[in-house]
Amino acid sequence: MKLLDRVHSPVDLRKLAPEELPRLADELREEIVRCVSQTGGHFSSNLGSVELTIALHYLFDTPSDLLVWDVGHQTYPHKILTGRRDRMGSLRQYGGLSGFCLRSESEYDVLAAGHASTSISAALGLALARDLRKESHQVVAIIGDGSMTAGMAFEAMNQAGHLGTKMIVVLNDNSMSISPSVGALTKYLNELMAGRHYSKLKDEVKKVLHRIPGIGDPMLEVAKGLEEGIRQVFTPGSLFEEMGFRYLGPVNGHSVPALLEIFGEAKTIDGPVLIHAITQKGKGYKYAEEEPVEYHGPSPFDPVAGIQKKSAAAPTYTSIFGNALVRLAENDPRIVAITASMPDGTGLVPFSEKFPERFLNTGIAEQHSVTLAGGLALGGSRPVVAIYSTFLQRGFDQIFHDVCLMDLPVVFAMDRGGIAGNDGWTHHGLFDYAYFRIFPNTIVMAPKDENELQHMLATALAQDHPAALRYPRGNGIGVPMDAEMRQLPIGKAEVLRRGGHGLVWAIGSSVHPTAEAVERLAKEGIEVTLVNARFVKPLDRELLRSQVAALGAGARLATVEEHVVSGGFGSAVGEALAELELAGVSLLHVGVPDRFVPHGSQEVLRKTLGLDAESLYFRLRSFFAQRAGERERRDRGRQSNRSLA
Ligand SMILES: Cc1ncc(C[n+]2csc(CCOP(=O)(O)OP(=O)(O)O)c2C)c(N)n1
Repeated sequence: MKLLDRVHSPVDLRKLAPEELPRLADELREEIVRCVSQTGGHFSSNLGSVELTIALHYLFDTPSDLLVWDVGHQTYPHKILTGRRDRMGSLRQYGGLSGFCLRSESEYDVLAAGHASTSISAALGLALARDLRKESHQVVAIIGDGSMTAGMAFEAMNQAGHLGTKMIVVLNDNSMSISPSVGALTKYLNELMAGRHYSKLKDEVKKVLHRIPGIGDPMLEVAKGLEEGIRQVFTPGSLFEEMGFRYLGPVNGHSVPALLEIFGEAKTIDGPVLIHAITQKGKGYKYAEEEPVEYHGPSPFDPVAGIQKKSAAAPTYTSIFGNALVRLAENDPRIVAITASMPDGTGLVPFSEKFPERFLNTGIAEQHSVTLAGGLALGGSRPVVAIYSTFLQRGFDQIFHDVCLMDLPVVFAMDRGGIAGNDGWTHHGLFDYAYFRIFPNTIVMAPKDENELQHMLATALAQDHPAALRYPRGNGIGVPMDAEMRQLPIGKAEVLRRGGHGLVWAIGSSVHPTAEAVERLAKEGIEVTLVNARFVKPLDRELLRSQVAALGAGARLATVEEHVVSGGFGSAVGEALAELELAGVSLLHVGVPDRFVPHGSQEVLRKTLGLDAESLYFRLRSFFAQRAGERERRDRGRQSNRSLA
């Protein structure tokens, strides 16, 4: 019988002997390979966190002691050990287990996350609340070296070190973010790792001194007094110690005995402690060890051959963006590309290879990326900030203060706009029209397909204002690509079909499903005009005004977008109608309702939200049918009047 079969909760885990834990780690790894090869999901980070997870649940009294996982993408071992093993097959699917921590899923999930670098702040808050309530449980934040590069992590350390609050931070250092970690902190951590012999030497000295009867123990006391000095020599100016944390490590993050020892020591320290655990991303699975980036978040794969099952559909929006940017940068030396730790995800790898001197990877530092772009624009560059829509939310004030206020020509390329799919509620890009369109000077646009995306990028780079360009996750539609990129007239919409029964204005990824729905309506005699708005801002008010006026009293107008209804594209249309004093228009805003959207495939979620072609057809039909009926009756009436005359 597998050890894993006996572990249904951390209580069962704690019944195992310490010597059994490495075997449990092997079984856990096998289980992760088995599950993720079927469902897809985060992979190499989970293989790297196996021993850490076992040791944490073994030594800490969870759930009374609190484990605060950063991001939560590395918590599959935690899920399996906390009673969710039998549901791992439903991972990231609609109604199934989340790919991150979710409070509603388990009492062991302390913090909901998905965005990086929040764990130390949250853990400090939990520790301070504990102290105010005179409780005594442990609070442990587990954060990766990539996530540690964010300003937020340092803001939290800065305060925790100052307050001296009892808490433990486990730094899970695999020298990787999704791609290799970058920056001065990474260099510093590598140096600490290289100073590994310090801990070994300390242990050796301790052992020798213990063995000298009578003299050894007093000398050990002296040595302890010297320890701070020695530490300074071997880990000069330890950043964490200077910030008020006790630094323990580096420790081998794949050695359960070493981890148990160091966690045991950390528990007794009355103040903030940082444990530096060295791990390997993809540990134990050959292909992931060799290609940790490729295996960060694979789609389902063959576990034996290690081959991911990729679809042979049209190129992704991401790759169309990346290639278009390279082509534009060939002719414009001012173009600089910025990614916050995600060169692969944002499609910037070709750019980074072709123009290394114009490529900046800031680490998980979205806020900094925005202001950095502002500075570059002030200096005469044309920065393109490529950040997923959801992560760019981090840079909201910087967008306002450091770009839009000065009307600087920064292009924001927001991938994963709309429903992001299986990563769920932390990852959908459903708020970006709203958080951009409120700022003066700013252009906000979304392409209906991949061909329009390349033209919009060229358009954004050819003008002198902040421009936000949002496009969806996944494959393009497969439309033919124009060989030459061209500039689109700013603020001008595109009329895709004409009809007298009403108006449908759609934007971005909603245009194609809406077109399908509208075609179906036409077959039933409901003829509506379909507009691809292209721009949320500036909105094509002139077209709007003329179309509404042409329809006359009782005009019906539906807007369709993959964005929350509040503050989005439809709201912009509604505001424009009010400002133009076009009263009496019946409006239908189709979009995402006022609730957070869970995880599931894009297809399933769109259906659930009524944003797929089929649902749109029904919604638009019930909205327009009445008007079409009125028209028909009127026309018939006119005809019979004529025949009577
Ligand atoms: C604010 C934010 N930006 C970007 C991401 C995307 N992201 C998810 S995991 C990850 C890498 C995290 O690296 P690290 O913390 O070192 O964990 P590892 O996967 O290496 O264990 C990134 C960049 C995110 N989740 N949140």
